[in-house]
Amino acid sequence: MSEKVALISGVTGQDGAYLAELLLSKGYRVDGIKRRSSSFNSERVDHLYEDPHKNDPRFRMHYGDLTDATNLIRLVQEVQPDEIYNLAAQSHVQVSFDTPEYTANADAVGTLRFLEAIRILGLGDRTRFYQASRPSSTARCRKCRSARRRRFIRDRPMGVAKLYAYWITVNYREAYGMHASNGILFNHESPIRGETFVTRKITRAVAAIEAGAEDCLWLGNLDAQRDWGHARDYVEGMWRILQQDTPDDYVLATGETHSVREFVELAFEQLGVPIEWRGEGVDEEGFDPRNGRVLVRIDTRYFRPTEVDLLLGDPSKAKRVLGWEHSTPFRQLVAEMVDTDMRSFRGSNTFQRRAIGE
Ligand code: NAP
Ligand code: F7E
Repeated sequence: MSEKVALISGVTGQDGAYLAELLLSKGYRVDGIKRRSSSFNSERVDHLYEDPHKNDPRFRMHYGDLTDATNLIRLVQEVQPDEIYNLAAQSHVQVSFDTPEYTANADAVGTLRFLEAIRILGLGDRTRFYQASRPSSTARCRKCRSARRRRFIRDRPMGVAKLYAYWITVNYREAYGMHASNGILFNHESPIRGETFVTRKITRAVAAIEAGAEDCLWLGNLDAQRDWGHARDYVEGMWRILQQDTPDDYVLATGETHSVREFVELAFEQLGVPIEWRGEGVDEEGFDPRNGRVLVRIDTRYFRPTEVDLLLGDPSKAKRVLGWEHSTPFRQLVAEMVDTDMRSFRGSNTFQRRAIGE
């Protein structure tokens, strides 16, 4: 059987990097789409890089952008992929409040552009499509009053854009018979998670505090609860979704939830530092009871205009149909992230402070 070809958008992101690694290990040829940037943005996949002068490299990267339809059509035509994984997105919730139009263009219309590329090029029978969707209807929103509004949560511009992406994927499946599936993935993290998501912000801050480079970690809502898994486990689920004979939508989640507060406590525990809490609301602080040192404070800048208090997924269908289950316990995920950040902090005296404040 000839080697399968996968095209991954967002290959320079957390999931793109893990997925590229997985598919290469399964014998695929992987073509990734990266954005042009004035500084290098391929750090997460540099270890997969192959000299383009080499004959027939198995991992290649192409410049592209989800906001450029002509570029996507050309790339799909050139690559003739068996599988497309659309992972590219403006994926940060807070940033989507600042750049709502761009977020809609990339996250919502970007998905449509890919589906249209498959349709226009007549690849509907050959190319399978995976859309990186996110949880929405199972979440609760503090400001949404009625149960009806709660069901159709409009928690953030990114959530709305991703809902469009979800439904247009379903629509192309039903209207044109495409093998197009959604993976509805609950939060998944790793040592290469973007530095402005809360888990990585915490683990980087813990490493910086340990080295004496920072005094305190500033956070927003400590009581938000998330269903956090490991990205390495989740990319296996994405691949399994596209191996099914029939396209469908699946939830990938751990089925357990933890608060930001618990994440903080566990992260400091890796240094042997206990955290206790005192005060309320914006005056709450986390301190080390052995010496009274305050290590965690609240900054209202990190509160969201609308917040999703609780995310908890039900992965039973993925288990039943795909045979997929997450395999990294929460405690192990936190330990791995703290450990990696501590090692990279020690190995570099230019550890960047910039993201700790996001
Ligand atoms: P990530 O680390 O932020 O990666 C996003 C990727 O998309 C990066 O490679 C980024 O390029 C690229 N990108 C952004 N805008 C683009 C554009 N206009 N054109 C082309 N590429 C663009 O996100 P992730 O955690 O890997 O998540 C992957 C996907 O899963 C995203 O769609 C995300 O919304 C979705 N998702 C993630 C989670 C999660 O918990 N991680 C949960 C549910 C759904 P640069 O590297 O140049 O920035
Ligand atoms: O926030 C709270 C914050 O930014 C988690 C994306 O991958 O998962 C991600 O979205 C929680 C929220 O992720 C800070 O208010 C407290 O309740 O890590 P996050 P997210 O918003 O859940 C979903 C499934 C996606 O699809 C998205 O692409 O933590 N929180 N203090 C904070 N969050 C941040 N970022 N920074 C804080 O200081």
